[in-house]
Parts: sequence; structure tokens; C-alpha cells
Amino acid sequence: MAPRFNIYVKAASDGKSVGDCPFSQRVNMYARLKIPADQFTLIPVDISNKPPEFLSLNPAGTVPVFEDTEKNVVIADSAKITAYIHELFPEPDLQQNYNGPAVEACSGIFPKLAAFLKNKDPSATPALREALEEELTKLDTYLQSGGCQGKYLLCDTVSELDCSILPKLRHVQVAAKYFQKFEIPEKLTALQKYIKDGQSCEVFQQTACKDEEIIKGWSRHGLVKVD
Ligand SMILES: N[C@@H](CCC(=O)N[C@@H](CS)C(=O)NCC(=O)O)C(=O)O
Repeated sequence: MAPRFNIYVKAASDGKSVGDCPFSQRVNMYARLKIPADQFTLIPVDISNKPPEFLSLNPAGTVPVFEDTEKNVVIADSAKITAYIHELFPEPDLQQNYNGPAVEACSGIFPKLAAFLKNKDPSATPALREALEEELTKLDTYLQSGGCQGKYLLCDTVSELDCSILPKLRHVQVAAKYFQKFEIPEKLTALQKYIKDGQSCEVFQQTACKDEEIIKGWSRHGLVKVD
């Protein structure tokens, strides 16, 4: 019998491996931690040439998409998908409903990264760079504040929030460095350690794409690399 759940994620350029979408990686990590492996199928989708079957499932054409074939439910948003998975599989507890200070400490990073990378006005670059650095500093400050009781954001095991932010931080590392020569400041030591620990965990490694996929992904937006 086919597994009950289908999880559609962005494919890499080979069409088969996982691609760079951080929202897809969030769901992929979360599903692996929650759903028994024989109950879901991971389906990489070529989003530059979306198959009609995928578009009929999600006419908006975005990934990730989660399909519960038993209940005829289709969900096309990473936060809603993890909430749905949590309802079905409450254990292990990945602190799905956490709404404390770590949420605010993480929330601005990806929007500020996107604004910095997509900007076409060189005079705005310094302020956008600074805005990204401020968000990273916010997360570093949270990590140093003792709010975190372990090596991940909330405790010593991976939480839903880690699944959300670790893939985005990798985009900062890879894309901001490649396009803007931006590096996460060394002085943000708590953040550097968190990223190192987070990226070494098994579920992150199992779901991560190659660096070149992140660069190709952002290149689709017509980004210009600084000299
Ligand atoms: N809010 C959505 C965002 C998903 C999203 O932006 N996905 C991108 C890929 S990273 C996408 O599907 N874009 C459609 C396209 O490029 O055609 C979520 O959290 O799932």
C-alpha cells in the first residue's frame, strides 16, 4: 500500500535530489522527526517546469505541499503543514506551539536577507547589510541570554523553530557570501556555535541541498554578484 502522506518539496537541478527551498527543508526535517519513514513519500518537484499533476494539487504552484491521501487534505504552507503533522503525531514533542522570545529573535532574518540580496540600488546596500546584521545580532543576543537551555534554540533537542531557522541561516551563509561577500560576523559567537551544532545534526544533514543549489536558486531572481 502506498504511504498515506505525500510531501512535495523543491527539487535540485537534477530533478531528483532535494533543492534549496528553506521552507521545504523545514517540512522535510520536521516530517522525518515526527512521521514514521514508511508513512510518507518525499516528492521533489521541478519548480521551473511544474508538472500538471502538481499544479492541480496546488494551483498556486508553491512548495512545500503536504497531502494526506486518507483525509483528502492538501496544505501548501510550511507553518500550516508542521501544525497539521503535530496534530497527527504529537510525539516526539518538538515544541510546535512555542511562542516565546526565540520566535521574535529569528523572525526578521530571512526577510532582511531577501531584501539585501534582491536590492538593485547600490546606495541602499550598506543599510540593508546592516539591517541583516542587526537581525543576526538579535538571535546571537537571545542565544547568549540564557533563554536557551541546550545546544539548539529551545533545548538540547531539535524543535520546530530549529527546523524553520537552520535552513534560512544556511542561505545567509551561502548566498549572502556569494552575492554580497557578506559573512556572519565572528563576534557573534553564540550564533556561530548554534549554526555549527545545528548543521551537524543528522536530520539537517539528511535534508540539506548542495551550496550550488542555493546560489542557483537566488540567481533566478536576477541577482548581481558584487566584485
Ligand atoms: N510561505 C510559504 C513560502 C513557500 C515559498 O516561498 N516557496 C517558494 C520556493 S522557496 C516557491 O514555491 N516559489 C514558487 C516558484 O518559485 O515558482 C511557506 O512557508 O511554505
